[in-house]
Amino acid sequence: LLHPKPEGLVLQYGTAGFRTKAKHLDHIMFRMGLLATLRSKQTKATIGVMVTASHNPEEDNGVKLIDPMGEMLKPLWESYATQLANAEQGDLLPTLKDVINKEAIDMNQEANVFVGKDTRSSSAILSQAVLDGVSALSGHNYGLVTTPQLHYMVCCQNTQGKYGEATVEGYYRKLSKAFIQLTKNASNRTDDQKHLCVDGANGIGALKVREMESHLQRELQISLFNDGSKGKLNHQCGADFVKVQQKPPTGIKVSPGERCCSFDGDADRIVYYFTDSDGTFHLLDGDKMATLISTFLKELLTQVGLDLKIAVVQTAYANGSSTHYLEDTMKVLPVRCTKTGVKHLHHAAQEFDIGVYFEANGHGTVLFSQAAEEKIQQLLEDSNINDKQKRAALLLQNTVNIINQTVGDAISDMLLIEAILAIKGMTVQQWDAIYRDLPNRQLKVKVSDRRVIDTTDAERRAVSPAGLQEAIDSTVKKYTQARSFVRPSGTEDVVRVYTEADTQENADALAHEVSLAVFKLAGGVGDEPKPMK
Ligand code: 16G
Ligand code: MG
Repeated sequence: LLHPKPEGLVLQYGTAGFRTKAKHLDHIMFRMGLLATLRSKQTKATIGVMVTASHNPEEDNGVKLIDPMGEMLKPLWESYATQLANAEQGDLLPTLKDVINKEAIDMNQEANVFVGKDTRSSSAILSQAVLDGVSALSGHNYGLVTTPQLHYMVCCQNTQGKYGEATVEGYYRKLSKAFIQLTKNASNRTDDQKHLCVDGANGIGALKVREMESHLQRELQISLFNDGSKGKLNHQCGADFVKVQQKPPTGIKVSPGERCCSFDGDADRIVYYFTDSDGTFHLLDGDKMATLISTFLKELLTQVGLDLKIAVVQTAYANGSSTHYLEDTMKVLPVRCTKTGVKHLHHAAQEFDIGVYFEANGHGTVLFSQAAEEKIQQLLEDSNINDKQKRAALLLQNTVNIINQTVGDAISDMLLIEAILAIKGMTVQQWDAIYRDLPNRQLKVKVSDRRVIDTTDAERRAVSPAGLQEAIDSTVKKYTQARSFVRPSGTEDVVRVYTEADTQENADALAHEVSLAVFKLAGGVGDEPKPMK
C-alpha cells in the first residue's frame, strides 16, 4: 500500500496548514493530493498545494492548499483536511466518500492541481507523495517556487490569464515591468539608493530573487546573503529570526545605515532593518511597511481625487505606536484589528476599496476591490485630467500591478517598498523615523492545555480562565503606555504573551508578571516563569 498512515498519529490543519517533522508527513501529503483533487472537482477550478514549512527548521515540513483565487483554503475544507489526515488506514475510503457526498462532488468532473515545493531536502519526496494523491494527468508540478508564486499562478490560471500568465516567468515579467514603470518616477536615484541587501534565509526566496534579477535592469541592485549555497535554511537567519531576536541575521555583511531585508523560508514574509553608526539595530516590521504603503496610496488617491475607502488591517501584535500614528496622526486612515492568521486579515481587507493588511511579523499585502481597479483604469482613459493627476493615476495602476494580491509576498512587497522609497526620495532612516515603536516583549508559557484560554475582541481580551483578564488589567494599570494580551498559539503547544510599555525594562517586567498570571490561572506546567535577567 502506498503512503500508509502511522497508527494513532493525529495532526490538525491549522493556520499554517499541516506542519511537523518531515518524517511524519508522507501520508498527509498523499491525502492532501486526494483532497486537492476533490476540491478542484467541486470548485471546477485549479487548486494549489504548496509543500513548505515556511520559517520552521529545515527538518520540518508542511503542506497548505490554495483555493481558486489564490486565497487560503476555505475553513470548512480545513476541517475535511483534518478528518482525512487523521482517518486510520481502513477509514480512508469512507472518509473520502463522506466528503464527496456532503459536497455533492461530480467525480466525472475534471480536476487540475498545481503543486509547488520549497528547498527543504524532504520537499522533493513529499511533493511526489502529493502528486501520487492527485489522480493521473490532472496535476502540474511547478517544482521549486515560493509560496506566493504558487498562489499567484493558481489565481492566473483560474482567471484565464486576466491576473497574469501562470508561469514563474510571467510573474517576473509582470512585477518587474511595474517596478521599472514606478521607479521611472524617481529622479536622480544614485547607485547607493538602488542598492539593497537581501537575506534569503538560505531558502527558495534566494533562488527566485536570483532568477528575477535580470528582469530588473539594474534599477534594483541586490547583494544577496544566505543564498543557500552553504548555510542551513532559516538557521540564525530569515525574517522570523530577525523579528524575534531583534538583531541582524548571521552571514550578512553590511555597513552602518545600509538598507537590508530578510525573507522567511518560503518567501511570504519580509522585514527591513539597518544598524546605525553607534551599533543600534532598527527593525522595520509589518507595521512600518503598512504605514509606508498606506500613506503612499492615500496621497495618490488625494492627488487623483478618487474617493475610495482605504483602511489598514492589523492584529493585536501591531505596535501601539503604529496604530496611534495611523488613527490619530494620519486621521484619515481607519484601522481594523483581526485575529492572528492571514485569512482573518485578508477577509477584513476585502471589505474596503483598498485594504492594506500586515501582520507585525512581516506577512502582508494590499487588496484592491474590482471597483477600485476599474476607477483607476477609467481615470487613465479620461482625457480631462491634468498631468499631475495622470502621473498619480499611472503610479496607482503600477502599484496595483506590482502587488501580489493573493497573499503576502516577500518579493512583491520588497519591490513595492523599494519603489515607494525611491519615488518619495526617502531613506530607510527617514522611513523608520515616521513613528517610534513602543518597547515590547513576547514570551511563551507552557500550560497543560492551551485551549483553556478563550479570547474575544480580536484576541485582545481573555474570557477564560476566570480571573485571568482581571489579573492582566490590574497589572497593566501599574505601567505607563502599557498594553498586554495573551492567546493560545495556533502553531505551537504554548500560550503566547505580548506586552508593550514605555521602556524595555517595563515591557519585560510586565511580560513576566502576565506570564506568572497565565501560569497560575491557566494550568502552567514545569518551572514557574522567571523574571528576565
Ligand atoms: C501562521 C500564520 C501567521 C501567524 C502565525 C501565528 C498564516 C498563513 N500563517 O504562521 O499568519 O502569524 O501562524 O502563529 O496564516 P501562532 O499562532 O503560533 O502565534
Ligand atoms: Mg512563510
